[in-house]
Amino acid sequence: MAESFKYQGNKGSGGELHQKASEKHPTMTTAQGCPVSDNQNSLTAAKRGPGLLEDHVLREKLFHFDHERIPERVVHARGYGAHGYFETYESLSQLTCADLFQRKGEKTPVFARFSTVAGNKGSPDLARDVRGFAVKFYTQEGNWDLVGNNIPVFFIQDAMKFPDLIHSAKAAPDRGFPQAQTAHDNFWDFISLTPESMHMVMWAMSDRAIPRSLRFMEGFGVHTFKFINAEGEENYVKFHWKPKQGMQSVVWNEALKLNGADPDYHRRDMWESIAKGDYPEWELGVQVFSQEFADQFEFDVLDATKLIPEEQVPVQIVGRMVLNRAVDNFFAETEQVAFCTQNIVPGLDFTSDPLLQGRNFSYLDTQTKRLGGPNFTHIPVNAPKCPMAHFHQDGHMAMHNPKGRINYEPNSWQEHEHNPRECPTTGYKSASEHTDGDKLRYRSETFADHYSQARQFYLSQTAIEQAHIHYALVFELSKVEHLAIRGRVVSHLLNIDTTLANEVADGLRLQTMPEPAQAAMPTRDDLPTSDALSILKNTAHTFAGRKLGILISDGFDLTLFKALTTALGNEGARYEVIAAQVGGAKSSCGHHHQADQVINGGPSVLYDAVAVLTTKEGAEKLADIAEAKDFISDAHAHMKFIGYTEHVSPLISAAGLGQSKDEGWINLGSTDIAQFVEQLRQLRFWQR
Ligand code: HDD
Repeated sequence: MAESFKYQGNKGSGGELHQKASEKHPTMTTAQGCPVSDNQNSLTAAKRGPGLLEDHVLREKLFHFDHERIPERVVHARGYGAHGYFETYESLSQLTCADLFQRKGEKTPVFARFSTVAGNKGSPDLARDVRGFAVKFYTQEGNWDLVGNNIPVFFIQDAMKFPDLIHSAKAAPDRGFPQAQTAHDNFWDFISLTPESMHMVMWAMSDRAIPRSLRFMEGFGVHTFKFINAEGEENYVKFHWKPKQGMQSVVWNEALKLNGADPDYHRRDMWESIAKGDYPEWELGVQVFSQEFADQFEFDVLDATKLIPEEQVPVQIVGRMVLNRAVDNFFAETEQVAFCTQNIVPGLDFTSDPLLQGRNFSYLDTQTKRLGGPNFTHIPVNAPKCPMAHFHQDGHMAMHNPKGRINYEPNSWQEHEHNPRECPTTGYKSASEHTDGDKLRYRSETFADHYSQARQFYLSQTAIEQAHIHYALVFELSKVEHLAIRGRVVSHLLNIDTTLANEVADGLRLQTMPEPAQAAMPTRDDLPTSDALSILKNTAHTFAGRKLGILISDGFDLTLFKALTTALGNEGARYEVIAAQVGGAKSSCGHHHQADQVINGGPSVLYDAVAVLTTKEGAEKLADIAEAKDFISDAHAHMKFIGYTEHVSPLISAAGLGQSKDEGWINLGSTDIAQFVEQLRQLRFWQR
């Protein structure tokens, strides 16, 4: 019941519910600690007179509010973070002396942030976009930031091109749109003039760019890094995150509708999973290889547009990350977390990948701008959890200034407290590398093959996934107004695969097929396909962590409902109840059951599969509601499994699906419920 609000004269608003300071409520103060007597009315000269400049309470309140925003990230502005730990499975001391990998079972605290790249902070979660996958490990020898993506390669080879790439991808500067999408002329113009991007384009147009949940995607460190062990022996290493929940994506039409139904779909899913104790989990894998392997590998391991197929260098699983704690405060943690690729620890090193070298400047620079000065490491989410001792001092917002007179080195002071010294034996040492040559701006010839791995990726997909790549390219290019750009993109696709190019050209109704783009190197035809590159070839075969939407109406079969929800619980899956009214419905036994969503707030796109439990009368009433018809027709169109009973027929007919039932429709009246849940493990009925 809404409280009635009475006029309170000079007391301001708030009504009777509003209480003043008491034993229960501490006294409100200003930021300077001065107790506040009235938080409703500003100080004025006379009852209806002008405001007074001396009103320090009002001025401080407005001043602080005016300064609440900090610059959003220039890329990856939209993100969601959580705390957790990384657990080392076995000691990796033979490969690296990195402290976090030394002891089996050791848990290192982590903070992970997932993001989209192009959209601003308020953009929808289901944009077709690369997802950021950044993890800060608070190790005992300093913070290590593994700042990766959910795609193992990148659009460009040299950091010099990053501002151009991002300018082209973001909203055009004159019109300020489109938001959070690459479906526009500028992006495809840049891409069509940047053949090195073609491998990444294949990934970005695949289902990887529309993940069902942040929990169901892989992560990659992208670059080649180095492992160094205590003896100084070096190996190359690439990092992989494998989701324990398996991989899963949505279909494009679902993504479009999800963005309307719940723009926060991914962050809500992460929040809910942690709140329910269904902690998101990934295993960390490493591909370790020697200089000899690098020398004979088909591509340059310093080229971030290339990957090393898992079939060639297997991924060795070395630990797991569990995210088990949501942030206390979104701004303090998720917004202020400052990832820097140059945050590295002894036992790891960079390589000369020119993209990585540029990143190592850019991240520190961007954090200084975003967080207002050099002391962002004083912010708790960025502060190392190991001891720190250095002579940095002062600057904006310095929180921890050392005591005593010693603030330089070398010094002859004998005090030990805050008088740190370098340590040649345990301190960070860079890997050895011999370099010799002229100073120059040059793209190595070893980076010149732009199409072979794009082809390998495309051919490694299932037919369904290939079709999704065709649709995605046709969709994106259909938003490109300049026909020359469409043609130029297709000219590159011809260098990847003719079927791909033909499908896209047909989809666009291109009048003339262009000549293949001039290639610096011919496309190799001999690379074997790699199953690891496909999502569908690696389906998890579980419904755990997924959600069933159960549409009910008055008189729904409570026994069936209970059997269904128990079976889902046994599977580790969740469900939500949807009804014509959020107040819910009465079951066959007369019990009232609250709904989680009203039908126009709980469309089937929110769920991995659906079930409809109604009586015949209930189904007839639902048949008059457009959103109820959409509920099942969308589920059908998105190839979801649909559980139903014979009573639901009026709704099915009204949705025009009377003749469309296939094996993905399961009659719950005549099927064992456990079997239904078993079928859900396929996640989608792709045959449809
Ligand atoms: Fe970047 C943010 C990942 C290339 C410059 N990047 C940022 C984030 C991720 C990545 C996950 C968000 C971190 C967070 O959650 O706060 N970026 C990548 C990957 C790349 C890559 C995997 C290629 C392999 N980035 C890249 C280049 C440059 C940058 C080549 C510049 C030369 N990236 C930035 C940045 C950002 C950033 C401007 C914006 C906000 C931030 O750093 O903290 O510095």
